[in-house]
Amino acid sequence: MSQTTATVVAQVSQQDMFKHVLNDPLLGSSIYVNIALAGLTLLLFVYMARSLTDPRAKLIVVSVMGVSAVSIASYTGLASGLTIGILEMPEGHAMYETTTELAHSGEEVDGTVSLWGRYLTWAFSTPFILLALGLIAGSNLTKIFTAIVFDIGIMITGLAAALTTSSYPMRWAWYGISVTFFLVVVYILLFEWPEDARQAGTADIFNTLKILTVVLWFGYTIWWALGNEGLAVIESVGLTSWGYSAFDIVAKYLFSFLVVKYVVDNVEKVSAGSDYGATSSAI
Ligand code: RET
Repeated sequence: MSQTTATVVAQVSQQDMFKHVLNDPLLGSSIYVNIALAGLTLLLFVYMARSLTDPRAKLIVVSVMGVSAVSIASYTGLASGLTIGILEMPEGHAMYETTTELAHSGEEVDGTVSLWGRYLTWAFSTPFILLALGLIAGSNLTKIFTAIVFDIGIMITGLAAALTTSSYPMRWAWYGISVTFFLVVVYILLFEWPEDARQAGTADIFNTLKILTVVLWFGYTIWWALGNEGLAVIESVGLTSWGYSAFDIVAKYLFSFLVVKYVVDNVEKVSAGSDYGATSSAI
């Protein structure tokens, strides 16, 4: 192709990414649907929990509301083009030397689309999921802290995997570190908290939430490996994004709904008693 007909552009602006999302129906819908759902669930949870007075019950509800609140910010970051970009994958990657056609201009740019803001904001949203789970299980501060610290570790090293463009093996090295952290969280979910929940009398709901969480969180992990940033078995950016969005609908909104419903119906099981919050040592 001659210089004049070739439309490969080197630089992609934030505005380009904003317009690309807006003009790609599959990618765009995977983002906009979630902003709407996050907003609606926030309102729904405020309504469902309107008559709660117990501070510990409220803490659990506020925690899952935090998930929806962070989601609004997270998906707005993607929709606005702030936390999404085109990355050129290193040699060895299935997307090496691939080009992306910008949906609004038809221009070709070197690289594949990365929705890296997702991984960044998971570091802020998923701790709320674990806090809610740990509180429902009646677990102690040490275990809750451990789960949350390793969870943040998963997301930040997952972000590093997504953003590393220097070397293909290094992308998977980050992925390996992330999965190792993930196994710590899985251990707590499968072997520590079920026993705590049994003692707290919340084993029924905890086990439902545990299965939902473990299965879906493995889903995210496998999806990353299959998607356009991993092995690219799924090459489509829109489809990769919709996979995460679909997991989100269950792992965040359905999960949170089950939590709020349980807390509202079983305040006595999650309450720490009337002394809770009366002294500064209450946790
Ligand atoms: C990544 C890739 C690196 C390896 C692992 C991952 C796991 C991600 C998980 C995400 C869960 C997200 C949720 C979001 C809700 O807001 C980062 C995909 C282990 C478990 C529940």
